[in-house]
Amino acid sequence: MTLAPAPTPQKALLLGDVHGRAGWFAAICEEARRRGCDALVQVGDLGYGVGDTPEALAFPARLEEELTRYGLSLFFVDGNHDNFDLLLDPTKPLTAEGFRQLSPRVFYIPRATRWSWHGVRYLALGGAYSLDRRGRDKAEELEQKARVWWWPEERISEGDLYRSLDGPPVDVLLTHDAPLEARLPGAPYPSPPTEANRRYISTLAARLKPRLLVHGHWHVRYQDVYRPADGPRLQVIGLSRDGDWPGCFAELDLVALREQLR
Ligand SMILES: [Mn+2]
Repeated sequence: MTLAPAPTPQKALLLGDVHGRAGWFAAICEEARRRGCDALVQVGDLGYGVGDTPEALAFPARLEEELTRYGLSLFFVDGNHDNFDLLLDPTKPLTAEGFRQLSPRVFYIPRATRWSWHGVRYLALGGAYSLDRRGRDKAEELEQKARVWWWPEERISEGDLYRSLDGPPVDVLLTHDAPLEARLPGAPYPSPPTEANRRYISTLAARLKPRLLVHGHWHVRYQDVYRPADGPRLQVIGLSRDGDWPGCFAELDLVALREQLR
């Protein structure tokens, strides 16, 4: 079943990692409404369906409740702290844009989805490597004790990359991880799987010529500009995490964006 398109937002609050904190999310919704936003665009590690504490189990319903209270929609990409069994649930319907509608106001944007808002072309590619997973041995040990809240789908696959490359250029990339070229404040821990994941995003940026890339994951707020493959200048916005106010969000006028990206 394919649904009608999701409501097209006019003004968004871009939002970094939330990690399942409902109270924090409620405060963000209030701030978004105060600024006249009609949507949240969240770049992964929402924490959707992760954990079995009462708060974690109630989180999806709390999202819907707060969004309704403040008249917002939520569009989000996946991170490495999101429940892929729920995000990839084939019984949940897709909108005309390809968003998976998880509840009335909550739209998950699957990897390699392309869509347009107000003449601006977007592509989403979530996913990152969990630095907090501490290796396979440890995870197997944990798995014997209790459920491990980790999914192998978290990393970008070659298939995700090729599906993303299969199409025309885009204006905006929404990702969880950062391209390798982005100068993150504070040196990220060197790790080959992390670099492999970031390299996929670099490849995407070099091929699709976006002008703006918004990401989360690294829990640091910064902006950078570079030229992928000597193409047009790419502005990178990294958003911080829950607990970092106002570093975890940025306002974006989605209607004016088309002119700004020219
Ligand atoms: Mn993350």
